[in-house]
Amino acid sequence: MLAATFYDFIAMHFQNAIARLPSATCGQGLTTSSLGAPDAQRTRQQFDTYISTLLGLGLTVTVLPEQPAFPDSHFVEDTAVVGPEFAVLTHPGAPSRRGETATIEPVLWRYRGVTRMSANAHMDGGDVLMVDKRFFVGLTSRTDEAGVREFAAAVEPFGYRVDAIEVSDGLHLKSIVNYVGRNTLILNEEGARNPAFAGFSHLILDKAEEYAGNTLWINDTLITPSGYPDTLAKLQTVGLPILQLDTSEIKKMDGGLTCLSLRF
Ligand code: CIR
Repeated sequence: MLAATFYDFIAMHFQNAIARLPSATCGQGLTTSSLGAPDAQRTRQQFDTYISTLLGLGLTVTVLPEQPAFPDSHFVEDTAVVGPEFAVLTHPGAPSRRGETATIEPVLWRYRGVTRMSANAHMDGGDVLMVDKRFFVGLTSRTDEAGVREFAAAVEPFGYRVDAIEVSDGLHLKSIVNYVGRNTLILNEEGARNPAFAGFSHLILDKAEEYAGNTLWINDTLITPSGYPDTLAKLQTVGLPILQLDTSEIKKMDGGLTCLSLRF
């Protein structure tokens, strides 16, 4: 009872998710991995299981039609950041992905007022970690200082604090740092040394399992990639239910579990 009271300070709760079907062109997107081309049919199966998992956790899920002209467009997380009071439409860091935001914007307006980022700023939603009333924003090859400034201007009026985090390893901040409930972050060594994360308990990723740092918290259930036993054992210490999903094909395109949806 005491423990439950202690952890109850997190007010973050998701009711909705927006996702997009992967298209047959999904293997033509951007990637740094050397795992080979993804199988489009298996990508679709892994995506379908992901959607069923979100539905099983009680979220209302909107699945948008596929966009073959944008092979990375099912990584919908990068196009926007949605909080309880706002939506910020990003200006994605990769030129080939900038056209993805046009079809997300009208969907966001159904739920929130939308602020558009200017063309001078760059940000991918994968660099934005929300923990209750705080945002940690990774400075990466996709997100720059102007992106952080414009994002902060959009969310600070709602009482959010924004901290920029230098990231030298991994595509996005959420490739290597995620919130896993009970005031705990799962993160790599670099993240663990960052004073911005000092107020949290840390689960430090084994170097060989960094990919599993992209574990998704949904209302005190954790969804983690299957096949990472050391990370699984660490996550079990948090004491929340854990679901494991096969992300082998998603990983081939540098994607993970957070990338496949916007949650709010
Ligand atoms: C990209 O390089 O943009 C995509 N192939 C992968 C994006 C992954 N997104 C995410 O982690 N939020």
